[in-house]
Amino acid sequence: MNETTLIKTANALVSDDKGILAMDESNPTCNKRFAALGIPQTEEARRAYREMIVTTPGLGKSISGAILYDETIRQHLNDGTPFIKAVVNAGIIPGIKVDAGAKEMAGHPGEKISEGLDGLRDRLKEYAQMGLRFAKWRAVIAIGKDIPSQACIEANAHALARYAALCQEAGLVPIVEPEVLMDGDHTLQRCFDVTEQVLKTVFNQLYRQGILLEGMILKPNMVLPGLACPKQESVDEVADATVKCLLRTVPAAVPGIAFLSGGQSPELASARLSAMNSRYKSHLPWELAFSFARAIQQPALEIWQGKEANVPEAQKALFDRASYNRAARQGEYNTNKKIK
Ligand code: 5MM
Repeated sequence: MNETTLIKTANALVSDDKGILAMDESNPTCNKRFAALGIPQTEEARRAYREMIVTTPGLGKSISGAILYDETIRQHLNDGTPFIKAVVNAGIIPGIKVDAGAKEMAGHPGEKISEGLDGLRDRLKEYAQMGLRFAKWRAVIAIGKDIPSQACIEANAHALARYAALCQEAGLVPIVEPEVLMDGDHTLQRCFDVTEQVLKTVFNQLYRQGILLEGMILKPNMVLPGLACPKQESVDEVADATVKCLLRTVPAAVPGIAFLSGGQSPELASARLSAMNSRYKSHLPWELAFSFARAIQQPALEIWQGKEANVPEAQKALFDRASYNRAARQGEYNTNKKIK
């Protein structure tokens, strides 16, 4: 493990008020998003969409790193440039999603365990040789009647820690993503309690596996009421609860926390991140950044529609959304405008 390289990369991912663009949707997820808009679900359509993203002029002003998918790193732009090179040319650090998806957990109805540890050491070796500098593994925790179980939390935390150890051995910074889902009618307090329990378990496992905390990034959910909960707290209340939960659970040695958006609207995700930074930035031990997929991509995808003629307008929407999140890192996202 080259500690200096890991620490340098981890810090670069959360420096200069930039954040990470997650564009690592697996084929089923990407196809689902395309299908909803009537876009053909083909390898070429996925390639063209991601070319639109990585060739967005000025994207590197707000985006520090891009999480790619295995299919994408083996594809090329229309002019023959390999995707990884195109990302680097844009001033963005290339990374890769390495979990093999969240699968039904045996004996635990309604719960999932992320797979992909078998053969991971060899895959990471290849990714490092291809020039990728960080990786991402997502675990999914659902809230419902009698769930999450301790078994589900512990199994996912253990897998995250084993993944992180293999990444650091290969010289890749692990992004550790335990996502507590927004689905359901649970309260903000319930999400707080589950997120606290999950993060405590994850950091316990990371400690047991000897993870260099200075050379990793945490990608958690914000602490939110369930989507169907009748009481939806204000932006500031969400910011307060999220920071309180993270202060209780995330060691100060971790350089940065880059939130997932998890199905929040782009505007709300930015407003909540901005509120956290405006209220707390000066006295937090870690950077509070973003690693959004939908909350950056969705407006651009809706404009693109799979049509070449729409590329400039879609790129403008993508650039704007990325810039707004950079403003949110400075606590300066305009929350006066109407939030959907
Ligand atoms: C939670 O999903 C991650 C962040 O995306 P959002 O900001 O939209 O919530 C995202 O990186 C996710 O892990 C990838 O899209 C891959 O998802 P799948 O389900 O295809 O593995």
